[in-house]
Amino acid sequence: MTNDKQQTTNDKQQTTNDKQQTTNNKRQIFIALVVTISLAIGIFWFYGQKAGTSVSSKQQPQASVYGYRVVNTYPHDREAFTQGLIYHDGVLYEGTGLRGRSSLRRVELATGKVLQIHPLDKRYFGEGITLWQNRIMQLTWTSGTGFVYHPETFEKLGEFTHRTQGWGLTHDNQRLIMSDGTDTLYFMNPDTFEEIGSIQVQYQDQPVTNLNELEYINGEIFANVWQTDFIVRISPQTGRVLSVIDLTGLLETQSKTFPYGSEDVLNGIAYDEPGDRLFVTGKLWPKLFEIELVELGIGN
Ligand SMILES: [Ca+2]
Repeated sequence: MTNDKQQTTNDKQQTTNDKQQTTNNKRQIFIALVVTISLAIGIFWFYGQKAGTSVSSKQQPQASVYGYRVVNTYPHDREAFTQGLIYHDGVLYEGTGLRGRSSLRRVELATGKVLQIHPLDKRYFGEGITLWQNRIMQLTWTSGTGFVYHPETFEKLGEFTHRTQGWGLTHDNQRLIMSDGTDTLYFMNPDTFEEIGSIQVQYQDQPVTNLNELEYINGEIFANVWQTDFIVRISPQTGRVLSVIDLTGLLETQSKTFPYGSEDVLNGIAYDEPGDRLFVTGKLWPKLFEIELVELGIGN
C-alpha cells in the first residue's frame, strides 16, 4: 500500500514536472512570439513613417527578418565618410564623400590601413563605387558626373553622366545598378552608361525611399536605407523587399563620432563572393564588421 502511495506520489510529481516543462515551453514560445511581433511592429512603424502613411494592422509584412552575428571586427578610418564599399581579390575599395574629403581608396582589410588613395577635386562629392570588368566606376552626389578608373593605378580612364543624384552603385552580371536616394533603382549599360531600365522598390505596396549604398549578392540587391540601421534585400525583378536585416546595436553608441541620427550612419556593404563573407560599416565609423545573418523569422 505504501509502495502504491509512493508510486502515486511519484506519478503526481512526474505530472507536475511535465506541466512545469510544458509551461516553460509555452513561456519560451510566447517570448519568441513577442520578440518577433515587436520587431515586426517596429519595422512596420518604420516603413509607415518612411512612406508617410499609416499602416493598418491588417497589412502584415511577409518579409523575413534577419539579425546578425559579428564574425570579425576590423579597424576603419573614422575620417572616411563611406559612400561606396566593395571587396575584390583580397582588398577593400572604398569611395568616400564630403567636399574636399572625397576619394577612392584601396584599404587593407585586417588593419584598415589606406594603401592607395585618389582624392577627388573639391567640387565633387564622391558617392557609390563598383568594379566592372577591370574598371572601377564612382558616382558623385549632385554633379551628374561619374568617373571610371583603372583598379590598380587609379588612373582616370573616363567620365560619364547620370541624370539623377548619385547615391549607391553595384552591378549584376550584365548591368550597373544605381540608387539616387529615392525608391527607384536604375539599371545602366556598363559600357555606354545608357539607362536601360528601372524598378520601384516597395514593401507591402509602400515605396521604400532613401535607398543608399548597394551590393548585389546572390541574385538580390542589398541596400542600406539612409539614416536607419536597416538593410533591405530587394528582388531585382520586381523591386519587392524580400527581407529586412536589422543591424541595431552593431556599433555601440559610445563609439560614434556624433549623436545618433547625425551623419555617422550605417552605410557600406561589401561581399567577398569566393569566401562568402559579408562586410558592413558606416560613415565615419571606427570599425568595419564581418557579419553573419541570423534569420529571426517571418515579420508577422
Ligand atoms: Ca557596395
